[in-house]
Amino acid sequence: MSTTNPATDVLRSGYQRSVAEYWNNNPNDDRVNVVLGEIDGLYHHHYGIGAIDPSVREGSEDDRDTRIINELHRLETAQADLLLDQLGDISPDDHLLDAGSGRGATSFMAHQRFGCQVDGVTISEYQVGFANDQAAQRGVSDEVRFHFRNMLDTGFGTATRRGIWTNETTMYVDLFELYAEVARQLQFGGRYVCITGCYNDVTGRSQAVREIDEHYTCNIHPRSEYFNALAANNLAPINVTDLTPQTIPYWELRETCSLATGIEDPFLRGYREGSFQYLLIVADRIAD
Ligand code: GPP
Ligand code: MG
Repeated sequence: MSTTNPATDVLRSGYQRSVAEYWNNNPNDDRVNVVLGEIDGLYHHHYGIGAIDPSVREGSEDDRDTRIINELHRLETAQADLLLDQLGDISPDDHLLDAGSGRGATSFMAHQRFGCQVDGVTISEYQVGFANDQAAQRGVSDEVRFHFRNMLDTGFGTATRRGIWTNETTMYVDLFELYAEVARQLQFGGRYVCITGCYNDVTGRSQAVREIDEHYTCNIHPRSEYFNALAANNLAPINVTDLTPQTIPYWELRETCSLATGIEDPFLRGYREGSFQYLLIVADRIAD
């Protein structure tokens, strides 16, 4: 296993440097992540799923915004729970990898659920520092560790992982490169779980998708590319779910929140017109 990598080793292209720069100094309004994270210390960098509790909209107007903020956070935590549900039987002796770990919330939830070691990698040094501080505050620094490493070349050992996930991070990388690295690290029978936004090959890349790419400095892939890249790397899908209908209520609620960032409209347009899709993909590592 490699030890600390200098930034030149981790950030290997101008594009990767610009992505790191984005997440080190989020140029968009980050309050939607920080204020939600302060509710219970789980700082998510992904969206939510599930039905809205009707009392959020019905109650008194004075604290409606607070109720909306709490509800958005609950739906984001539900998204991470759904992702972790897909990992199958994980024992305390297993090792998991969070590829693109953000501020660490999905990793902490995984450790809490399975009691196993979790490593997170991110190319944002800010996020590594934030998430490791969180681990220290939680008293889990020996079990949940965050590293300044590139998910395309993590330095972790071959066939060392029982499970690997990407929670809304694949739009920053080449999928063929990523899945080669995922397959290398997974044990035979190990599981990969992905939640992502992809564009619909049938409609093509829409204006809404272009606006989302520009907002986050990312490059949303077509749906087909996921399956081509999985098949090319000995990763066999076992479950594919279109989560679009389950995420639209989150975006409708977020649009009415004081913490809305302006990206709500492209997401809702893309989802409603069918050009953008929120997808869960679960795959097993099969033999070479
Ligand atoms: C992270 O969420 C968003 C991304 C990693 C990029 C795009 C994702 C797609 C599904 C296309 P965030 O919580 O940092 O975003 P926001 O600040 O808008 O809540
Ligand atoms: Mg967010």
